[in-house]
Amino acid sequence: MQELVLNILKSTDGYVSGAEIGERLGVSRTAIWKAISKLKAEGYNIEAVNNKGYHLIDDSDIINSQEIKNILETKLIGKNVVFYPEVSSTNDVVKELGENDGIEGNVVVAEKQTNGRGRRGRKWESEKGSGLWFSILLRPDIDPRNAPMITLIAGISVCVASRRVTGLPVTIKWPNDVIIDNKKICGILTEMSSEIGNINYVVVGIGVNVNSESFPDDISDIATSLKIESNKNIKRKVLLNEILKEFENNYLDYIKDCDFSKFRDKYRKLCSTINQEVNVIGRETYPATVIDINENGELIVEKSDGSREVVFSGEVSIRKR
Ligand code: BTX
Repeated sequence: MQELVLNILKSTDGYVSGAEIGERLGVSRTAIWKAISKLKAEGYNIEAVNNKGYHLIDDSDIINSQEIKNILETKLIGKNVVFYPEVSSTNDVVKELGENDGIEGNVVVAEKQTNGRGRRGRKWESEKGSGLWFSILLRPDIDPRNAPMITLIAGISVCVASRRVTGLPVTIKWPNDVIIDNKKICGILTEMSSEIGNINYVVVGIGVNVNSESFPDDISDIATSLKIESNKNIKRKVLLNEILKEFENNYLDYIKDCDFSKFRDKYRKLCSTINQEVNVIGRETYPATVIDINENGELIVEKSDGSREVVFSGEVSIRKR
């Protein structure tokens, strides 16, 4: 009933009375009133004016199964979407699908994560209502050694989509943090189950700070959101659609031949790490200048003695000096 009432509100320019909605759906005004109350509780901004009726003010940032299904324009990624108001971690839910009969392109989106995870056991803040927390199930028929590049491709996709939706100067901090002015708006956690030469499944988990207005003290210096940077509310479903469209194109293109060099120029243009003075942190820590990204998505750095090293994302992290 809610969905039907919502459709009528969406397709009406001005006001529509409870009696008219009731007549169209063949139910009582009380049933309509109840459906409207539920929609309001879900966050829809519905104005009720005496003698005129109801009017949906389309300024709300609501994500739920229906809103997502209505907006998605992808063919494969997100063809099957499941939305949860709350989960421990969307990566955990998608892993479970991966272990069972989940199909390539399954997407799980949550309004809130109680155990959002970053890399190496770190925590990912995933408050209710402010972010896009979702994971994608992939079953690429490629060598597991070529899987890490999927994370880089996800980074490119989030960066391009965020720019398109907000116009903000969003960049990539190698390998796959998406940042504005050195503050993180997005993190990507990719997890894989594989055997030698064969991938069982890959989970790409993406967390974007969209309409967050503040962060806990311990991350307030390193985190930001699209809203903080633009002073505007951004519709999460619109951004989700753009990210998934971009990712779908890039992913399908990549798995054809696993040739990352096709994406190298795009990545370089978006990557703010090139030319930066950094500390390379790994088994040893040393200062270096970032020279370039190679055709495998690895970082080429120059040490103070002029020698060059190629560094791999799995082995090191880098910090701006
Ligand atoms: P990471 O290990 O690179 O980043 C984690 C670090 O980032 C934390 O230690 C903290 O310093 C900082 N941080 C925590 N929360 C936030 C936040 N909301 N914004 C900015 N900085 C933060 C990055 O890991 C990978 C994160 C992936 C998150 C997605 S959400 C959907 C999916 N489900 C899930 O559990 N994880 C992924």
